[in-house]
Amino acid sequence: MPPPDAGPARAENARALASSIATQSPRALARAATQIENRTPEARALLRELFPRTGRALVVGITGAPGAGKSTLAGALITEWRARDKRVGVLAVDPTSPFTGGAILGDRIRMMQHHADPGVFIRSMATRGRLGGLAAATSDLTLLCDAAGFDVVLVETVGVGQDEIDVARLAGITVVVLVPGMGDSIQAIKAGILEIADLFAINKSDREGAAQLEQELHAEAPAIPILRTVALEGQGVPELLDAIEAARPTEQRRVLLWRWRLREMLLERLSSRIAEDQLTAAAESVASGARDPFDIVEEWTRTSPRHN
Ligand SMILES: Nc1nc2c(ncn2[C@@H]2O[C@H](COP(=O)(O)OP(=O)(O)O)[C@@H](O)[C@H]2O)c(=O)[nH]1
Ligand SMILES: [Mg+2]
Repeated sequence: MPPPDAGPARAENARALASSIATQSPRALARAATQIENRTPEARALLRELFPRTGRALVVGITGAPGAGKSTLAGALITEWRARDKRVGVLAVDPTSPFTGGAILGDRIRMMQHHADPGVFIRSMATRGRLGGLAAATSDLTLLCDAAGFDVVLVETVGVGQDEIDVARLAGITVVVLVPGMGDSIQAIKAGILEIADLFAINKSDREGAAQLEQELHAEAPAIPILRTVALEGQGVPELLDAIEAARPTEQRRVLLWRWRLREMLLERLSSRIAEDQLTAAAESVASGARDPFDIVEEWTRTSPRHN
């Protein structure tokens, strides 16, 4: 339980941090991002401060199979947006790799050219087995970038399962990246990715099979624009960027996003009332026949919340 004066002090700190974020201080941004990822009470106070300054950024999801070229494409898009004087935040979420290995490290190297640029903010996150919380954290990080005045927030996720689709759902515009000759187009559609795709990018179009994949995609989803890219060479990237900007999110999409987000916030808030050991103790009492699970949940949803 925090001391009784924690609330006002927290609100004051949040206001101070929010002002530093408005001036685009990289240190303030990094500090705020860490608090948001750790789901601290400070982060919640900060987000309340920041929310009125949000609503301007274009949030773009980039999803697709591992190795499709999402990070390379993100890097090329950043270069193009910077050339057009736009500030870009990048949130790279990769549940397939631990912090120190694989794709995250590769992403760091691919994004290196942008690291010294104050017009670009990059955050890489491994999931460490907390996908639900990750979607919430990523969503809150997009609010942070938005409030800090970034014009565009790119969210890179690996499109492999329902949880990743949840992460992709928080974007206003979602680009699904596919590659020729991997036979992944139909699979992607089956995995429910079609439901969230606003644009298809056929990356690695320097390889054989791009035309065939384009035909297949068009047959499956005639209404979704298809662009061919060679991310490594920046080919097709200005056209992709134009298509992204032309596909501004609809009101319906924004309602869907907030519907999903509000439910996430409610679940996160409710489950934060119950400590892990409390949950274990309750489970033990039900398992042993001492208590009724329905009574327990009644009690938990009636008691006053913890002060955070
Ligand atoms: N031939 C070719 N290779 C590419 C292209 N784009 C990316 N790659 C390569 O594909 C590999 C995976 O790229 P990466 O961006 O890490 O994919 P991610 O896992 O989807 O983020 C890297 O070796 C890239 O250099 C492209 O357009 N053509
Ligand atoms: Mg990547």
